[in-house]
Amino acid sequence: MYDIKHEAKGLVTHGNSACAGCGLELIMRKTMEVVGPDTIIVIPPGCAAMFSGFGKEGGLKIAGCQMNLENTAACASGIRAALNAQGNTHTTVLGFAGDGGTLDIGLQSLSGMFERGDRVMYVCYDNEAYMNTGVQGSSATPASASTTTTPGGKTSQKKDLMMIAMAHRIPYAATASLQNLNDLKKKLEKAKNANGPSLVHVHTPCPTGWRFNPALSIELARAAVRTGAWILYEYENGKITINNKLTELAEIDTYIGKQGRFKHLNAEQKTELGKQIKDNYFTYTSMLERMSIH
Ligand SMILES: Cc1ncc(C[n+]2csc(CCOP(=O)(O)OP(=O)(O)O)c2C)c(N)n1
Ligand code: SF4
Ligand SMILES: [Mg+2]
Repeated sequence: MYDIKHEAKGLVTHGNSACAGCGLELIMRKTMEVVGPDTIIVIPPGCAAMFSGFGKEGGLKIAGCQMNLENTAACASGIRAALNAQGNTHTTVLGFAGDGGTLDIGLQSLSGMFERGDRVMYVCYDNEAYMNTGVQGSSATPASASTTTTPGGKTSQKKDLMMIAMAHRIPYAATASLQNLNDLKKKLEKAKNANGPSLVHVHTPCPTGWRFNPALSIELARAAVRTGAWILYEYENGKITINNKLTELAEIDTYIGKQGRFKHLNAEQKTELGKQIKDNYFTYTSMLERMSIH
């Protein structure tokens, strides 16, 4: 029987090994608050695996398993199918994976889950690189960011996970951020209650990989939104809503200027990056306003 006293203290156990200021840890705590104890979680390798626990010790007070980097969504689909076969429609099945495990290595299984329409809630915490194995660049790494595999700055653009999800016509998909925890929780709630597959793609400040002062995690999450580097929007049964349409963007230096991963850029390159981000914000949001995907 689930102990209600545990719920009051949260569903994350003591002593996880996240770095100080880790955005992922806060996202996991907020996700647990929304999904509650009647949830089975699937986590692949990556920093979130610290919540799978070590040896015999669990990292969360809910049922779950750690699978492979390729197959979070496929495993979650299998668990959903098994629960359905037992007549259990109340338990939430949650895939919780990083950007590498979602946009790159696990993309095929995610696409299959979306296409079949399996009722699985999927959270991608996007720290924009393969952090757990030493900050290698992923397809979610933004242009110009330095990683151990893109030391001079990434030369290609970030892959667009939302567009991929929407192309599958799933019932619910949203981008979210730690800049507004109420908005994050509202989106997690909608994803949990979706009548089919759902996605919440959460921008995730990582002090270790982005090389910034751990005290600034929330400030950087806010700066990403205010500079237009991270756009908040939702896709609900075909309808797109931009959550906070900005008419003016904050100076790009309030975001990139505080991170070591952009330190190699000279003043001119920073200005050019700021211009690209700004142009993209206005082009992208006006495209979203005109789009209708049913
Ligand atoms: C197929 C495969 N390739 C590589 C690895 C090694 N590996 C383990 S965790 C990890 C990083 C995953 O990155 P991401 O999904 O972005 O999560 P993060 O570490 O950033 O939290 C990698 C590459 C693996 N486990 N499986
Ligand atoms: S490397 Fe980044 S994502 Fe991983 S635990 Fe540390 S701060 Fe969190
Ligand atoms: Mg990552």
